[in-house]
Amino acid sequence: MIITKEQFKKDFEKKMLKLYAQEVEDSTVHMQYFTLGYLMKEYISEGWAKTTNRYTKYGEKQVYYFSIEFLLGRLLASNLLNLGIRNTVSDALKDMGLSLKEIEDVEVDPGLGNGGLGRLAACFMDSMASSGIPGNGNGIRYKYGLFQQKIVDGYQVELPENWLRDDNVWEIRKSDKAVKVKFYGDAWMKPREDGSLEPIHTDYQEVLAVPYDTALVGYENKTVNTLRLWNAEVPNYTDDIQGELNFNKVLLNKREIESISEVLYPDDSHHEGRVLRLKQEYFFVSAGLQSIVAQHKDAGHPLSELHNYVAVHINDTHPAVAIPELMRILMDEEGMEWAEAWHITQNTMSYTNHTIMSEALEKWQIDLFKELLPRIYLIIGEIDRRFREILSSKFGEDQNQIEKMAIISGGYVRMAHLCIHGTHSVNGVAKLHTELLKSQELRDFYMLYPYKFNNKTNGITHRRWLMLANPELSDLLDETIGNSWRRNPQDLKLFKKYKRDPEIQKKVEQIKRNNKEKLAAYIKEKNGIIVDPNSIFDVHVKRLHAYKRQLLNALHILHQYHEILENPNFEMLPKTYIFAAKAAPGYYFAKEIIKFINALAEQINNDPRVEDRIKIVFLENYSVTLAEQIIPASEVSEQISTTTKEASGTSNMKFMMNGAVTLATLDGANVEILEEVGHPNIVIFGMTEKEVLNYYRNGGYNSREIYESDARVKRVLDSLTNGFIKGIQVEGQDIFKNLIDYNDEFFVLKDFDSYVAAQKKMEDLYRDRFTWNKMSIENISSSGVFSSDVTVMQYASGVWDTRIIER
Ligand code: Z16
Repeated sequence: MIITKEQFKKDFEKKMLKLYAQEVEDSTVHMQYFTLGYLMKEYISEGWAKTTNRYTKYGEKQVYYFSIEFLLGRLLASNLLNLGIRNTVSDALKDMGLSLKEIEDVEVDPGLGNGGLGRLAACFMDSMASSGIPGNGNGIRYKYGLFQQKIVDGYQVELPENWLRDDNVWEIRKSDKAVKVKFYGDAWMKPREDGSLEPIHTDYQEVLAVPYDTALVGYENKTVNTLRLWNAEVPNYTDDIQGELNFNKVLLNKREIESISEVLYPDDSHHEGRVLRLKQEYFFVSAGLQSIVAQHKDAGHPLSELHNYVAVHINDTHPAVAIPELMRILMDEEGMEWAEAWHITQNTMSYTNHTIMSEALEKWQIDLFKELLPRIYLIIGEIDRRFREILSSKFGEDQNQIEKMAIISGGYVRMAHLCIHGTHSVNGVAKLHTELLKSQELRDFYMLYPYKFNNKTNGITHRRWLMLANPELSDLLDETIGNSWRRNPQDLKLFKKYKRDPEIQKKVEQIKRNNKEKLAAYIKEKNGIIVDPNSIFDVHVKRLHAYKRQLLNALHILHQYHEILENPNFEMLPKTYIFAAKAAPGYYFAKEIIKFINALAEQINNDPRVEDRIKIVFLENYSVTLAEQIIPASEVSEQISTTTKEASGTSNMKFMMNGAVTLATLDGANVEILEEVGHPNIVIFGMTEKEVLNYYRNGGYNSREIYESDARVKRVLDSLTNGFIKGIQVEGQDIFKNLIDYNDEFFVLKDFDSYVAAQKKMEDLYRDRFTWNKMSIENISSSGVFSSDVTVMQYASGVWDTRIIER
């Protein structure tokens, strides 16, 4: 979009007057935010309508990304950037005596996701729009996002995240596009005169699904896609007699109905089989598919060709009921036969798996499922029956093998099995993860459907994570290699030739230094801790989970503390260890680790004998907005999950793109980061995939042996339980028990020795400024392949079969 400063100023003043009956001079920053936000929405609208019409007019194949989470982050800066007017607007506001940065800070961060999975969906939305892929998001408009985290006396406390308290300037309520979703009741097949069967569903409860659309602005390409989030409401029954009888009943159920889109489940990678969660899943899936099919018919396309116009992507198994729901719509509402409906469904749907952790796999109790979704359950029953026939023809009488792979078995509906059978594409999110799916977790399915399996390594949008989060580095890149990387992130590799250039090295170092100073100021303000910007910023930010091993990091810090106390002249480069992480509210052990880290911080930060060689900072309420401040200021990127457990990881890519050096196990996408940068530019430690798998399969690991034979480990663990660290009587015991009595499921102690060595190696590399700056530049230059622009193009050509339209 092209606009002059003068025009913008006029628009802004006029908008302020219209909204608030007030002059800009007398306005608050709050009013300035809403004025700018609503003005932006107007700027976006024209391109939005045009894009939508263009897709319809040319019958372009559309992708619908179904996801129960979209962790967008703030939108003002990103929309200004993608519209190409951020500098103009910033300058114009400055002329008026206003600060764009202050205005941007008014926006709430919509936290409609837990972590990696939801943020991936958001990166994909940005990349699809920016690559001209006709891509839509479909999800839930939660009234409350992921809880706000406060740290009180070292413990996590959760507060509700009421992100809709103020207006949301970005959304448009589309009441005319509302649809009804049916729950409960009775469903059966009634024989017709001619012997065929008619599906009947009676006595159901109806929920009104009202869409709220948000524009997804492409980067300077005139594309504006749509994110559609559904709100659950009580239907209006005035024109429905049967409904009128139910009106009071429905009103009585108001609370129950509205609770469907009330709150995001705060668990990442843990399945909790609550009926409300299944309601949420069916709610947004059914609403989304109904509106897709209606739009397809409106456009005059034949239903038999739905899969040529529509691709539905199932992000993890949460939207898996999309498979039977599309079958229901095609058969019950459109009168299609099973075989054709199944053909269309399989060819429309594709599925991404995000974890191999068994506790995350969704399986629903049959009774609960049948009661809530009786018609859908019948359809899944038929899908399962036919699938079992296929299995029988393969495995004959091997009943065990059939039960192992069936969709309904052992009293449960297994959503992953439904997804693999009901789609044409199944992908993992990093090479190692996909290989593990094929060789371990989903081996039987890979044998049956080898052609369905493929890898799509995750990515991150370089617009938010480099251009917006690190403007100084972005400017330096423009000055050295030109600005083509902004459109083609793989051009970042042009920066490699400066890796030994002393002047550029110095600039890269200075930019990091500036970002560190800003973060230090934030830390001082929030935590009251003074950290030295000359110290190494070693950062571990992600969800708190045992497999991600924040505990390994903390135990190493405790080890360094002991070294200092034992030898007051202990030589080490001063280090600032920064943590940020939310724990699922019911995940007791994860919360104990938060308390442990905070107790460690309290003690070490205030022990004069440490002489400021170590500072520990736990920043509360990790979010997209906080990540944007932390990552550009980071030097060491902690990616230390138990090998095989982290499907991909995506913060690893964000850190790399901002010049941090990765300290990693060979897990998830770390493997591919190593492939890109080579061994000199990353520090790898820990067990290999084979060692881990061997222990899990054959046993033989004994953590107590390590405790008894490694004096450092003994010293560290004993100090958890003997009162040496203050304030963790209970937590210290529990952590000890977890590691020793319960044999350390995630091999923290097994990897302790190599982690200590890796940390030492990092420090030595950091001492040599030339080497370090060179590593940093190598990492930045190699990060382009991890742009989600690259990832979505691979989905577009390999999975969705969509064209790229840029006009
Ligand atoms: C999630 O964020 C992930 C997996 C999962 O089963 C559920 C949730 Cl909420 C994460 C993976 O842990 C992470 O490795 C991966 O990078 C991310 O999904 C995106 O694929």
